[in-house]
Amino acid sequence: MNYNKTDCLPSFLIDSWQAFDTVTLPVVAFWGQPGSGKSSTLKKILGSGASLYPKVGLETDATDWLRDSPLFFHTSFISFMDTPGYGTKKYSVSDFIDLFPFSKLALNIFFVSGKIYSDDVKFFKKLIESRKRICLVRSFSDSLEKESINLIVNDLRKSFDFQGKIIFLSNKNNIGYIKLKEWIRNELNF
Ligand SMILES: Nc1nc2c(ncn2[C@@H]2O[C@H](COP(=O)(O)OP(=O)(O)O)[C@@H](O)[C@H]2O)c(=O)[nH]1
Ligand SMILES: [Mg+2]
Repeated sequence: MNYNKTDCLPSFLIDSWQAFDTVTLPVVAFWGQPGSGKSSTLKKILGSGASLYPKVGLETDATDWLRDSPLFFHTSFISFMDTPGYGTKKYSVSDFIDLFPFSKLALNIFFVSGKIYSDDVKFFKKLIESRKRICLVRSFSDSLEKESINLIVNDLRKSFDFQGKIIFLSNKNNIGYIKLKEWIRNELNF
């Protein structure tokens, strides 16, 4: 783990705290396991004409704050925060849960791509506690029958104890990201 020697905080958390000082727009954060489709979705939401796009990769650590990935992708009204994903050696769930400045976020977009893990439930609980609005995105929904959609919704609601917004999204088939954009706009009153 990359700990800062002086105060024993992981350096990615020190950097993220400091990065918030430079942001004046509402921050919409993308959370989820590595490989759950966060960066691909953000890329679509940014559309054409952005000066900077998040890195998407076949490898699961394409987004890495300790390498070259920026935290924020700014538009005229929103600063989107792409995150590396949690549950890895570098980015443990407990580091995020204990130390990340969740109160500085305006909205949380939480990605699950399939099986729900205990890390997901733990992390989601923290988001609920932060009392900011959450949209739960079921990514990799490339082709789903109506019946399985209902089953998945029930499973997500039960696993996360969540009655809020759920969006089925596929970056492969371009499904769901317009709905997600609308949800963000409505929540922020744009
Ligand atoms: N089939 C399919 N592949 C996806 C989808 N979203 C992302 N991917 C692929 O999954 C890999 C990881 O995606 P990425 O957006 O980097 O995930 P992140 O780690 O959560 O940011 C890339 O190869 C993407 O092309 C999806 O909805 N469907
Ligand atoms: Mg990524």
